[in-house]
Amino acid sequence: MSASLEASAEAEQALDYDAIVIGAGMSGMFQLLRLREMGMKARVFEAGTGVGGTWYWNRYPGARFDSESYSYGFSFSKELLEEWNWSEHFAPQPETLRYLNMVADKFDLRRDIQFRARVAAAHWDEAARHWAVTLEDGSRHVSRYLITAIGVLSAPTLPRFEGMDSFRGLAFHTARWPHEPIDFAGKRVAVIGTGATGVQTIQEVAKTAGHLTIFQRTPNWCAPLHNRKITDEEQAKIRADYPAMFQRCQETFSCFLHTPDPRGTFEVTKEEREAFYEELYASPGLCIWVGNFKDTLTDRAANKEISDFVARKIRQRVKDPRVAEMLIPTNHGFGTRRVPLETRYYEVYNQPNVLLVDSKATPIQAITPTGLRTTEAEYEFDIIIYATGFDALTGAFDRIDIRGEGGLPLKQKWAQGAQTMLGMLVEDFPNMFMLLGPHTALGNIPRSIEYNVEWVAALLRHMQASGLTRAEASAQAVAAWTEHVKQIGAGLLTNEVDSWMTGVNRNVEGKETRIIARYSGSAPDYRAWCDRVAAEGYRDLALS
Ligand code: NA7
Repeated sequence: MSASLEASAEAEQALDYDAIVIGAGMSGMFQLLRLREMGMKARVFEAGTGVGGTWYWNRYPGARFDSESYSYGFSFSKELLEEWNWSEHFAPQPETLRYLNMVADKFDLRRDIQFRARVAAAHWDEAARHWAVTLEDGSRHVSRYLITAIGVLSAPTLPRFEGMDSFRGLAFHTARWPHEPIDFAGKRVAVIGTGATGVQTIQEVAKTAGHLTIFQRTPNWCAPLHNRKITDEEQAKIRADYPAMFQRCQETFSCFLHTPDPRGTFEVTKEEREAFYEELYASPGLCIWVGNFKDTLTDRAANKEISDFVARKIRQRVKDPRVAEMLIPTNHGFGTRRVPLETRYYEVYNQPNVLLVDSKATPIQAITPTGLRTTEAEYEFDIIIYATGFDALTGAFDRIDIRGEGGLPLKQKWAQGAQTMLGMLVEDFPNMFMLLGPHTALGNIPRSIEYNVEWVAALLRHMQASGLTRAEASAQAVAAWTEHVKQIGAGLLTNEVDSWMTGVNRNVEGKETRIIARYSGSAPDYRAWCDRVAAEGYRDLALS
């Protein structure tokens, strides 16, 4: 045996697994199943105590889908679709978590998932062609492939106020909510943050809290969710329509059931426009955001029309004109940040036990043992809820010490912004595949997850069949995709506003400046690019 063959045989023996998957949310679960089907020995490491990812962690009151439930579930198994009934058009978090647990049971996934296992580091060893993964408990596990299934919005961030630890009441970040129910009755509650999460939390907590104070730094444009129960008749129709519905999700811009209206805002009369906006405002789900006139997010005048319309709605719904004005965004137009969907959110501000505080005008200075202090006043609370969001897109990667060839840290590689091929591969990080990496198509996320899992599985099958064990994106392919992401992001009004979608999070050092942080093209265009790479025999990758 030659020295190099001996070395590779030794390395082979040293492998604990063919593939390590980080995370047991929807992407990790489905990837595990596909790896198993191709005969691979796979292990999933999951920090939580159960499956579900986003739906495991985000247990805050009022958490629910903004995508239609049936368009969100897995589509890969006909049997699964036959077995499961969603109870509401936009299911609440406990139901989604039950669903994902049922999926784990059905496919016997847990035997390959290690819970309470947070990955601290993953280092590539070029000589041995493997990834060495170290958990926080110090244990080390070696695999040929590393698949990150760590989500897009999974690294929660807290503000950096003075005295954060001094508070004597209960305090939670919404994405680290306790597993036991919290009773708000008679309690003085604060909610900090009014993004999609804050809005869902506020409208739920307001139902029972003794007194609720909301600290809003930037108002968002919210629109009605229009949720309701699914009737038996609808259930039967949904089931019969599954193939057509999933086909539609493949064809729409961002895999939702809704897609932009092909008309421009000013191609119709003022009356027609107003009627269309009314129709959208009365429609369920994200229709008003992703099903609006095609130029809503590119043409300033068009954007102003819909913004003015929604502002009128807010003024109609909020009784106190001063409070209504506080709730109307002035620094960005409708839809240029994520549109939180709501159920009687604006009416919360008509309750006598609810106070809205403008924390841009009077910033929070410190958390105190009994509450918090702003530049203007002291407040006392029993419970503080931080709905302050996530270090999005790259944050979950930054929290793991990932090193590629020559010990290069991924964080360093991405210091000027992420560089990826299709959001799935990174040059110098061979055999690492990202299921929801920055620059992948987002939108109705499970649809993207299913596509990316299948794409990675097909690549691995191709490698298996050809006796290949190393895959790396070429510098050229990474440059081409990263440049494409930048180009299609230019001119979008969404990229002119601070938000997680533009990589801004002032609670994280180094994330103060807006960048083109995510792919903003269509999902079909994304898939076409990925399909082409596969059809051309993966020549954009160095395979060996
Ligand atoms: P978001 O959308 O990032 O919202 C976070 C909110 O918290 C937002 O209102 C922030 O105000 C506010 N925030 C954050 N830090 C502070 C400090 N230090 N002081 C005051 N207010 C603060 O996160 P979500 O969890 O609501 O939603 C994330 C996504 O998850 C959502 O888009 C869905 O797709 C699912 P700001 O706007 O920065 O002024």
